[in-house]
Amino acid sequence: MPNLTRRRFLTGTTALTLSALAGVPTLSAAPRTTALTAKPSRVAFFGKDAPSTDVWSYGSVPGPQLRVKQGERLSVSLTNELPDPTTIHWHGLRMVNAMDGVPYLTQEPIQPGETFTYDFIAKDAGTYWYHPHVNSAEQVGRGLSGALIVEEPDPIEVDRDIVWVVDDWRIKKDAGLAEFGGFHDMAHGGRMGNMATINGNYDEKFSVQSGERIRLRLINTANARVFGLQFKGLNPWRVAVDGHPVIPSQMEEGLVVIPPGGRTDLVIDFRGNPGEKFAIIDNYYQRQPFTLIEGSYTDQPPVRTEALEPPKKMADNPVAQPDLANAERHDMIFEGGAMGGLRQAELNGEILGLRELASQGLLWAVNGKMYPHMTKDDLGEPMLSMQQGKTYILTWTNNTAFDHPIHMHGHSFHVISRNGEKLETPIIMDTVLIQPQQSVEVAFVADNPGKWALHCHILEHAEAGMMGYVTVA
Ligand SMILES: [Cu+2]
Repeated sequence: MPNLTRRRFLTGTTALTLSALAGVPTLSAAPRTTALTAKPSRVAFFGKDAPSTDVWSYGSVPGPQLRVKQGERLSVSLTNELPDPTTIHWHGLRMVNAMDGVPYLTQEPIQPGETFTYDFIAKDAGTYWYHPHVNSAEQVGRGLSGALIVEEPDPIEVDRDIVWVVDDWRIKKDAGLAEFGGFHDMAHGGRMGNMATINGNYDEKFSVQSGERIRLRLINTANARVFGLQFKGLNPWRVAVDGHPVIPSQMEEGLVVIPPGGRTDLVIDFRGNPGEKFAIIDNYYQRQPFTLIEGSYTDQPPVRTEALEPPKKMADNPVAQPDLANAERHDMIFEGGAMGGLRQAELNGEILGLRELASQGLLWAVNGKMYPHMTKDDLGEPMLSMQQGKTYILTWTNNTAFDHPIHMHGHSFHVISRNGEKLETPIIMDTVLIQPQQSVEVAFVADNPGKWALHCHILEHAEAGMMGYVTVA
C-alpha cells in the first residue's frame, strides 16, 4: 500500500463533499483485501554505507499503513515466514473475538509457512495499529508493527494528515539488535531502547509550509518507553486519544504523554515564518530529555496568513455509554516487580514465594494472584467473568515502582477518575497509563462477547505475568 499522506486544501467544495458522507457509516459487503508477510529482513537505519540491522518486518519498518473508511470491511491475509509462530492483534479496534489475534485465547498461533486471514469491520474511526501477540516482547521489539487508520466520514479538515509511528530500539555497536529476554527488563521498566525512530527512520525529516494545518497521528509502538513530547511554541490541539475524539484542547507547554500502545491525534497550526526551525523534545524521563525531531519551515510563502478557527470535535464512535448508577465494581491492584516489596503470591491456588515464582518467569501479581502464561493446554482462570450488556467499573491501582499502561482488548473504556478525582469529561481509551502509586477508575459496558486479554503494554511486564484475560458472556 502506498504512503497515503494526503494533501487536501481547506476549500468549501471539499467540505461539502465530506459532509455529504457524514453520519451513518456505510457497510460494504466486499472487503478491502490486502496481504502481509511477516519475515526476517534488514534495515539500514544509519544509511547505505553503514552496517544494517537484522529485523523482523511486514515488508517494511513499520509495516504498510493500512487505511480504510469507517464501516468498511478489511480482509488481511498474513503469511508467516518467520522462524516462530505469530498472530496479528488489531490494537484498540473493537471487533469479533475470533479476529483479536491472541494465541490460544482467540486462535491457534499461525505456524511458520502458514497463512491466516483476518476479516473484520472497522466500526470505530481513528488511529489504531497492528502487531503480533505471540512472544510480543521479541516480535514487536524486532520491528513487527504498523499503523491502521480508520477514516472518519467527517474529519477535521487539514492540509496534511501525517502518521508518525514512534518507536525505540536497543541497538548494539555493530548496529544489531541487543538480545531479547533479559530478566532485568522484566522486573524493572521493560526494554528501553537507546535509539528513537519515527516511521522507522532515525533521521526523519519534517518540513512544513508556514500557515499549514496538519493532523499528526502519533502511535507509540515501543516495547516500554513512554513518550512525553513537548511541542514548544506550536500549541498543538489534542483532538483524539486512542482513536476516540475528545473535545479539542490546546496543549501549550504541557507534555503530550503517549504510553506504549497508546495513540494521540494532534492538530497543529504551523504559524512560524518561512525558513524558521522548531524542535519536538521528549521530556518524559526528566533526567534524559532528547530531541525527537527537528523540523523546519520551507522558504515558500505562507499557505495562509489568517488564523484558523479551533478544530471542531469529531463525531463519537459507537461506544456504549456506561450506566454508572447500576455498575458492578471490581478492584485490580497491580503488585510485584523489582522494589515492589511483594514477598509471595498465589498461583493456581497455591501460595508461593517470589523466588519460586520468578523461576517460572512470573514477577507481577494482580490482587495477590499471579496469572500463568497462557498455553494451549492451560489458559488459567479468568481475572474476571462479566455478564454481557452490564456496566462494570474497574479500579486499577498501581502498587509497584514502575509505570504500567494497562490495555484491555475488545472494549474501549471511559476513564472516569484518576487518583480518586472525577474527570469532568471522561476520556475513552484502550490503554491507560498508571504511574506508581496512582489509580484510575474505568467504566465500560461489557458488550463484546468472548475471552479478552487484559495486560500491561510494557511488553516485558506482560511476558513476566502481567497478562490475563476477562470473559464476557
Ligand atoms: Cu507494566
